[in-house]
Amino acid sequence: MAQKVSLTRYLVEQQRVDGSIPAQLRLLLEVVARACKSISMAVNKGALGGVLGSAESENVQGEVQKKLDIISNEVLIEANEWGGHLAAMASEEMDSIHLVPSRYPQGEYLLLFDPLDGSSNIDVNVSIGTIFSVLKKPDDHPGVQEADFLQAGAKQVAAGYCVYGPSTTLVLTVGDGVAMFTLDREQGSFVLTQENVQIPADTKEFAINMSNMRHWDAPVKRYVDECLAGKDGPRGKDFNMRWIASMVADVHRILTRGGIFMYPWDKREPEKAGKLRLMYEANPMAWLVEQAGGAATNGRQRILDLQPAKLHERVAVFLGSKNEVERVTGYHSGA
Ligand code: P6P
Repeated sequence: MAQKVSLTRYLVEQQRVDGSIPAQLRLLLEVVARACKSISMAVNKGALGGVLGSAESENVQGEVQKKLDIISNEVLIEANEWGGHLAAMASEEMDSIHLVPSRYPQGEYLLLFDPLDGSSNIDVNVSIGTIFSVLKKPDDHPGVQEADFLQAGAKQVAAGYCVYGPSTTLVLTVGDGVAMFTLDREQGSFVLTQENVQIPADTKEFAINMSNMRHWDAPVKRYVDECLAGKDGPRGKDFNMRWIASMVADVHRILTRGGIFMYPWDKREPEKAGKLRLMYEANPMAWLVEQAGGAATNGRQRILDLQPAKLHERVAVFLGSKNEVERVTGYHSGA
């Protein structure tokens, strides 16, 4: 029987191969993985853990927070404060950045995360997940400020997510392809279950919230109408549709079997570029998808090239099978 490769062994061996995971980054990734394991345990308790339902508070986005949103955020903060690998953290659940307390050594990395994405699905027992992104702290000045986080997604040194579904699976890239690790609950460790993940360039499956159709821009409506027209339409093939309303679950499906995920700008809140957040949702997912041979744009530009102006800024997202993302992006440039 093939020997099980743990996350730690994978990171150590990856460092030997291409030096892409210095010791401090390896420590960071292992700490994040351990935090995800704790979050998975809390999520899996469900109603038995008294952690479902609303926390009766709002986050920086003005969204009602679930109890598990706050618990997950606290788990990630506490796990990452003391290790000496981080200078600061940023979270969807916190207005401003969180500096590592001065009683701990400061590290060279910045960690950004959506501690529990898809939390509208928590109470109905549908897959949710943690998304994280790692940047290097600029070394041209002492201390850390919010502006240090405002780096394009192409500057990430690691990115990943952990999906809490029928299995708990950690998906990670450090710039040398995408690897998947499944939580072995008996051993309590993440075990390598897939590496060199590849997204097929073509697909017959699209993911979008169809209830917003009347609010979309023409290029998006054209793309979806053509998919709906099926084999008798301009695409010459039938399409299937999925929408889990949990980005982590939709992206995991796309990394596993292909597809295109779309959350476009729409007319409901025209002043916002989109619903999803650039720094800790779109950027990490875009890098994972590109590392797996896919593409990710905001409809006009490569997401990883976007220069962020604000920590919590939003962005339109088209990601997944390369040929489909290029098609819908082409419709925008033609519009
Ligand atoms: P809608 C979850 O709240 C989230 O941020 C993503 O995980 C998901 O793809 C999207 O919003 C779902 O949005 O408008 O369909 O509920």
